[in-house]
Amino acid sequence: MDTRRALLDALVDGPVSGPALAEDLGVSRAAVWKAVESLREEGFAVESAGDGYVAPEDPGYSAAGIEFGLDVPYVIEYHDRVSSTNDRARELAAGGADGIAVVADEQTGSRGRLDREWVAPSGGVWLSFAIRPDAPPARAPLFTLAAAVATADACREAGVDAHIKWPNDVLVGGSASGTDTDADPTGRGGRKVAGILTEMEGEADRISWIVPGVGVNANIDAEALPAGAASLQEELGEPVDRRRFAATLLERFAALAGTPDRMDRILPAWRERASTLGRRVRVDTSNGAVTGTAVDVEPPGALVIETDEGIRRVHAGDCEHLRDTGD
Ligand code: BT5
Repeated sequence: MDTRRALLDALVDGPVSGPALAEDLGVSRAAVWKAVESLREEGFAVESAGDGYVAPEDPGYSAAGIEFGLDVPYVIEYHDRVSSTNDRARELAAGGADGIAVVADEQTGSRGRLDREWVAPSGGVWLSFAIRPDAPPARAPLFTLAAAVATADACREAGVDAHIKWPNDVLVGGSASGTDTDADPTGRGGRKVAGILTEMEGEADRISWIVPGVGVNANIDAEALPAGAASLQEELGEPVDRRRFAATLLERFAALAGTPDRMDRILPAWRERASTLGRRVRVDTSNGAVTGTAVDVEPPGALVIETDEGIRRVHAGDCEHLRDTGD
């Protein structure tokens, strides 16, 4: 671990004496001082007190701020503004990087699936992982589902009840069952607060790199978003702590997809948070529309739909939640 990150970790537990930390880490006092200076330059205002260095009261939304207290070893690359965190993460991953999360306050050229525009003004949580997992390409959809679970959990921890719409949307403000028409007058399970775009490169038997990119409308006014979209701030009536939100998202994602042996936890976790299961849906796929009742999600992420003609499995497409009757 580098000295900067070790210092950040040590600061979580209270004042840190420079000489003691240097001794613990086996580095020079000058190296510790350099790490302190580099954190200060990033805006993480380490204070000097009588008994050593102390973390700032507000760690801030920045690389150091997010890494401060983070329980998983991702390295954060933070940008005030970037074209697309997915593009930047792809560049890093293609160059060999593993375990980096690119985070931006604002994106100027972000994308949804199929090259659709993704609106990403300042105030969101725009975050893309650059990872090189030891997994076959067939498992790639699981990373999208894991990112959706992690995002839903971070929303819930922030106090906003959120559910997942297959495969890649996180919704708020609707009923999960689709039957509570008072809470959910549209009958469609809520409005979109987050979306996920996963991109990858692989060989026949192994993923070379994969970039699950998460876009969450965190502290954004409804007027700045497409019609029908939701933001956490609008739901809560106050801004969310994006630093904590991002840390929860990273920790939950690692718990599900951080190592291959954890990945069998993804589907059960996804099912528990799904708003799609048990609903009438229409999925537009490249082979036409499939309409019926969504009954399950199967490895590695296919939606199982009971139609009038029998069971169909869809692997990709745009899913619309229909009203329980009609449509
Ligand atoms: C998605 O696509 O939902 C995936 C969005 C992924 C965005 C993240 S942000 C970090 C990373 N960097 C990137 O460049 N991308 C990722 P899809 O299911 O195709 O939905 C796209 C549609 O959602 C658009 O056509 C709009 O109708 C709508 N939309 C656009 N911006 C939105 C927003 N901020 N909130 C809700 N809906 C939005």
